[in-house]
Amino acid sequence: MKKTLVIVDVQNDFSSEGALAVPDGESVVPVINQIMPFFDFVIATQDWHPEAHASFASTQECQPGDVIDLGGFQQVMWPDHCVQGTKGAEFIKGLNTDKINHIIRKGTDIEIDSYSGFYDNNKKKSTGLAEFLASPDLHELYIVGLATDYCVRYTALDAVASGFKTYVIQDACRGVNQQPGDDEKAFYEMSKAGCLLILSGDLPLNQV
Ligand code: VGL
Ligand code: ZN
Repeated sequence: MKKTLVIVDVQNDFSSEGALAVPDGESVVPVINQIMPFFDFVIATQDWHPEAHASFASTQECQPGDVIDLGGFQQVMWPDHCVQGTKGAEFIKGLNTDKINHIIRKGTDIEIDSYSGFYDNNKKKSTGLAEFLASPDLHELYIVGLATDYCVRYTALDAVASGFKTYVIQDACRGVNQQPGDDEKAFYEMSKAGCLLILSGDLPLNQV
């Protein structure tokens, strides 16, 4: 069984200074760098939207934080973020990208958002991650990154639903927390769905 790290959306726009600021977002970087040597394989996702993406409030002429129906999904409206090829879409400085074996870009369809690293929000299209991982018997997944209450949560829920043994490393995740406690709620939901919540210190790093 390969131990596979899935780094979710550690991108400038999700840092504390970013367009879609995740408080303290950049603080996951040193934790992730420290645990990388423990893994056989490292995958990173990038939120990678075209301009005028359907999840942008500016596109729908409404306010960030509003919720609209998008093809049956209750879609939160976000500030413009992670536009393909922009500085905001780059990995946060300091993340050790040398150790990344494979990158998955998501949210590339202008009409539909994709919180999960596996499927779009309507579960219609795969990002290619499930096919890339081929079989849940080959990989166990360790999920980290941004944001706990959105992309980490949906990625982890799709991972367990796809049959992967799925760990979520809590101290290597941060939430948007539009409502205080959204991150805690998300951890609870992931745990109830079968994800195993651990801390980076639980990994036997000294055995690497
Ligand atoms: C995310 C909101 C919109 C995330 C991405 O990475 O958690 N959240 N796009
Ligand atoms: Zn996005």
